[in-house]
Amino acid sequence: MRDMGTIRNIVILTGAGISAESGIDTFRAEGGLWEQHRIEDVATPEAFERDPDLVLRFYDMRRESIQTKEPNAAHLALARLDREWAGELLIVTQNVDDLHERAGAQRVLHMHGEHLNAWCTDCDARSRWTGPLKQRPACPGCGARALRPDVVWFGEMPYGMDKIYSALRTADLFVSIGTSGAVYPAAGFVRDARELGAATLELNLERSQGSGWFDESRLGQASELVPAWVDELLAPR
Ligand code: BJW
Repeated sequence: MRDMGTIRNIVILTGAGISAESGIDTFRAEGGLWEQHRIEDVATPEAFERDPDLVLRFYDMRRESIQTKEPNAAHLALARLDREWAGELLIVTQNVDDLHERAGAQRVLHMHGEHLNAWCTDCDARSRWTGPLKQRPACPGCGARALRPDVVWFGEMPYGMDKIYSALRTADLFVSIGTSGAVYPAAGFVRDARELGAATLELNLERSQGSGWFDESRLGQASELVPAWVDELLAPR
């Protein structure tokens, strides 16, 4: 691993594993099915077209549930890093919950969208949305009944790709936390970062699919690994 003293620019990728200890289910754990549907079968534009009620019910349930959850020690440690790190920092999260923000982090990019936003496919406006969508409420902007969850489904382009690749180009360190490495383009960031010269570190319960691309893998619970790593990084030297 690169000498910590030479690190200035950091990109952190987070996935469902960082929110697992807050009580939010991951996608690919054993039993990670929702009413017998795999996420790959519900989170697609085709599924929404085929059975919008089913898909909206799935998201209404999860939107309601995340509002009862609290950030854990891993979110809080990243928020501390965000406050105290003088160099560039970008927390790219695949998560659609708001636990990074509720922990106090500001430099956060939601590449797969956000549960608490609705997107009007008629006027293209995004609105903050905390209630259900299944009853087809009207868009606050244009009145059309064309709101969908503002999340990125399979086959759709993730958000913020230019900003992410630009941060990866100047990153000295890329850290991946709580993601299985099963979903692209996020799963390819480690390889990109490494080819662009960054050191790479994985903090996960188990080895991810791209584990071989990391310089170092630390295995365990995010609530323990992340605060320990942040302490290391912020320790005076
Ligand atoms: C802990 C822990 C604890 C547990 N502590 N750790 C064939 C090959 C390659 C690619 C493709 C392909 N066919 C299709 C594609 C592309 C496709 C894709 O990747 N498909 C795969 C299935 C192969 N990707 C797309 O379609 C994406 N768009 C795209 O590619 O556009 C074109 C493009 C081209 C070029 C550049 C850019 C773009 C869009 C992907 C959208 C994903 N959407 C979802 C749903 C979001 C809304 C919602 O939440 O419902 O995003 S799917 C779901 O998976 C969600 C997650 O963000 C994402 C990743 O899951 P994550 O976070 O990794 O969770 P898990 O459950 O998989 O893993 C959790 C990990 O945590 C595990 O490792 C645990 O061990 C660990 N863990 N507890 C620490 N306490």
